[in-house]
Amino acid sequence: MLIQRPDPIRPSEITSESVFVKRRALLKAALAAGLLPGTMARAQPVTTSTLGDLAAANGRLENVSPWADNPSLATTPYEYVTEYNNYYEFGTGKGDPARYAHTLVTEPWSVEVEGEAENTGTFTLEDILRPHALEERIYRFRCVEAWSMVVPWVGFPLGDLLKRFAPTSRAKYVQFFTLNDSEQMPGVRSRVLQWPYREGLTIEEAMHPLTLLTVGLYGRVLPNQNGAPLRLIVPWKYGFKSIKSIVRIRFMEDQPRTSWNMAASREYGFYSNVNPDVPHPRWSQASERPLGAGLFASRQPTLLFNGYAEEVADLYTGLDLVRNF
Ligand SMILES: Nc1nc2c(c(=O)[nH]1)N[C@H]1C(S)=C(S)[C@@H](COP(=O)(O)O)O[C@H]1N2
Ligand SMILES: [Mo]
Repeated sequence: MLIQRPDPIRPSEITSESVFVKRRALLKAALAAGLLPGTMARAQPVTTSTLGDLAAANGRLENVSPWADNPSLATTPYEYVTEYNNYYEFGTGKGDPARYAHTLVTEPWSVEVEGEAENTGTFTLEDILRPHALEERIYRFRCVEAWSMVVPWVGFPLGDLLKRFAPTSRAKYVQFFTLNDSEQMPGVRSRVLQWPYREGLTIEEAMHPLTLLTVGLYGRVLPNQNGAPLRLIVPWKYGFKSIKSIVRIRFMEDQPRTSWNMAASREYGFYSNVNPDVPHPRWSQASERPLGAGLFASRQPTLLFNGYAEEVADLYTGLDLVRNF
């Protein structure tokens, strides 16, 4: 197989304010080039896992970093990304997932695909990942609770996977489910949400090239608390749309139910696009607190579609974003 040598990755490129930076890099070279801060020594290196074998087999890591035009952005420290989490299956505290998610068994893993598609059935994680080259993408990420992060995710476009299942013309939506196992997930004994955790996208959103199915962050395999082994990232939507530890994908004709909407429909709509002009019923969404910037750092203004308006606004032409929140 042809293995391409990458350009060295310079920190100046990572913090670049350019809207769209694109480059290719070998995963190993990315690691060697110092992309990863030293504080990540504790993290599992990609190369020791099945995932690492797949990345090696793929031979390359494509590096695509879409940025909104904001020079103050910098990647959030790894500790914040992996120790301040929302993953209610492991508790509702921000520290609970990092503390308790070690009980999640991520190998072996399989995903059931059902509904409006030609190729349905059960697929192993390997089936899912094998044909796809992994990319690194640095995305803004914003929780509905008004904190935000900038994270280098490792994954590939969800649409590339969904096409392999050949959705039918009736597939207008895609629904996703997280594992629901009280043995592994102490939080599902609580009734704070209805389990399994579920989320949904329109088929156009799911097929959008920015929508990423991720297996890693900061060049490492996803820690359990961040949704190992397979986790969705939809960077222009509030964080709860980015469902973790996916075990089921369902193509649907009708709009799917989603856990947060089922819990509080006035507060969490189906779309949940980041929008500074549409307040949550209990708080403003006009600004956000960048995680890891320090307690006294000033909040920053929230951007429409989390800064990805240029890429995704087309998906919503003619849609009233206040009614369809
Ligand atoms: N299965 C599952 N997925 C989930 C959640 C959850 O509780 N369970 N929380 C969501 C919310 S509210 C946010 S903000 C993000 C947090 O992702 P992070 O912990 O990787 O930052 O995960 C989302 N995905
Ligand atoms: Mo969130």
